[in-house]
Amino acid sequence: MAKKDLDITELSIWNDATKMLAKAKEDGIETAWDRLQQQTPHCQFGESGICCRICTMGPCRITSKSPLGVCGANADVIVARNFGRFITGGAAGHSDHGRDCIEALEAVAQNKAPGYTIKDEAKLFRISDELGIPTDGRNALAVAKDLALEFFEDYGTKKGRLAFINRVPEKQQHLWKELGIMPRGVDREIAEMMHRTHMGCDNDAANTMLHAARVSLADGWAGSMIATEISDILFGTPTPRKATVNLGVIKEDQVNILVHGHNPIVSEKILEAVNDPELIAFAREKGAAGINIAGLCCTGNEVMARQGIPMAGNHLMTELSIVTGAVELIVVDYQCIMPSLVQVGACYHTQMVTTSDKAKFTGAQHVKFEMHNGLDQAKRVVRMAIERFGYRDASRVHIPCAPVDMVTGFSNEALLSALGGSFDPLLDAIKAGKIRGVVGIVGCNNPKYKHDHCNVNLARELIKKDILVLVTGCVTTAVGKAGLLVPDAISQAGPGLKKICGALSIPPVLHMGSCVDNARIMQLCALLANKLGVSMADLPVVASSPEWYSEKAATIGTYAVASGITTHLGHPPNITGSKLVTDLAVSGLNDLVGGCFLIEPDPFKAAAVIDERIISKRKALGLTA
Ligand code: SF4
Ligand code: MSK
Repeated sequence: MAKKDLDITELSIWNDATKMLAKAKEDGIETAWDRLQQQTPHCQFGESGICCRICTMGPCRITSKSPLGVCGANADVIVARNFGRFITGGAAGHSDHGRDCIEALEAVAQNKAPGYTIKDEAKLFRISDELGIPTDGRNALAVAKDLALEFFEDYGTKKGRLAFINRVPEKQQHLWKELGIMPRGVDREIAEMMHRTHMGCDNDAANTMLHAARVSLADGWAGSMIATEISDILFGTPTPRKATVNLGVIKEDQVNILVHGHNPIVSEKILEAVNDPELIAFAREKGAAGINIAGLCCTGNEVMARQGIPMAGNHLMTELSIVTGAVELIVVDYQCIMPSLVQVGACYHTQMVTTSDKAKFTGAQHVKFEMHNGLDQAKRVVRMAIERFGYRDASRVHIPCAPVDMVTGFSNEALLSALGGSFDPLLDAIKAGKIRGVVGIVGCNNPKYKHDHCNVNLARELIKKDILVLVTGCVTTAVGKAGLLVPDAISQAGPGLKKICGALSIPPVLHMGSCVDNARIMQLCALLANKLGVSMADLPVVASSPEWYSEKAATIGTYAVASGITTHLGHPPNITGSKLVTDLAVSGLNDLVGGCFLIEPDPFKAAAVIDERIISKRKALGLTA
């Protein structure tokens, strides 16, 4: 059946996006929205999670006429297994990123990483003290080596406990032990899920779901947390700084390089290379006014939070950034990088460069980054971008808008310092109802939604209700473009939040980093719960991922829920083919861990549901609604 023409104005709330979508159409370029239309309607078996491809007696699909797979597995077992593997994919992504960070720290400690250093020595010593690693009278590299070893141990099975487990409030730890979901080691939980979901193993859906929670906890409290903490140690802990956002950060007269992916190990070196005087001179020789670097997705969050590098766009803006015709090169590491970028780039003069052997893209040039050659490879990539500048067709360049200002860099350390060295003022504001609650809005874009409509409107609605919003990942770009990440945005906040944020000169929506940095939000919740002597489930805190798409986002949502934090999602994972699994996700988990999933696609209704949850938590703590 012929598909209708897409109404571009309905695809995104942003002018920069719709203008580039119109240009893409003119230039004959297909985007994610076009491909979504080609893929719609989606397979109902896949969407509800009742297709099993685990063995070759199948694949099996569950229907009313054939309620069991060839082996006898029912819909509950199949849905739980599929969900378990989905969560495991996300945990593996974050945690392998974390492992790369440990290897980087170890290489620095062994003097095998020229150009990389320890930028935040105080944090290195603070975390080492926290984990019982001797620091007195020792030099930073010796301590870093021990810390790297300690973190490597988190991936194995021998130690049987996570390094950061003492950050988790005792009540929560106790619950996890009782339920048998205390994570023992990152790789162990991941491998065990693959084992459990092999044909003929865990054929009890609830039991599989509990292990999914355990896998996700290993991600949240180890893989992701380790990635965040090491990135701070190596590249500096974020502090508040100004940045700019949207496609207007791409400069017409400069060589434009976009960094995309997740791990700052590559992007930090690219950033160093673009400031190399020889390369700047080379760019001028080629007729450019300079070299401009901007971020996409989570790599964008990493370099923005630490260095104030401008952010070009979130997930659904990655193809559209190339459509400006002014991007010479996109350099990527891994995760959330659409393979289509190679084809879109080929329609212009944009070179795509991959850097990790884990994420090669057919048609892209591979420049392998290793710890011993990071800066050299970065210079090579920047030189390639400058060479591409000569191939730019000025008649095809269109930069659709001027950038918007934002403030970034609210690590927990930065928040603590903004609060005067103690979290007590934040707790006092919560107790007094000036800040009624805290919501972390995190995650992605998904072309099934009007781009950023839910991300932005949910944040707006919540701050009106005196709820402090913390953002990470691709939501950051959305709220940044909406002007919510500047102190002036307090004009849109309720009276209590306006007063507190106004006094501290901070925005009512705080940017805390990339996807792995959701670990910062977990740590903050744990700190607040410990101070109050309650469990994380007792806090007036909710998480949300309105426009999520990735396995990683589902894993984040699951570790938040397993940690006691109710999590709103715009749409459910592919679990609706099992009543048992769906009921567990949206209510049953609440009885077990104190949190569950709330599903609501409408951001205004979602804000009301989240608010109800916050009211009930406040009342249970004896606070006014
Ligand atoms: Fe079918 Fe069972 Fe094999 Fe799955 S494991 S494909 S349900 S026979
Ligand atoms: S990049 S997981 S689209 S937030 Fe972390 Fe954005 Fe979601 Fe990827």
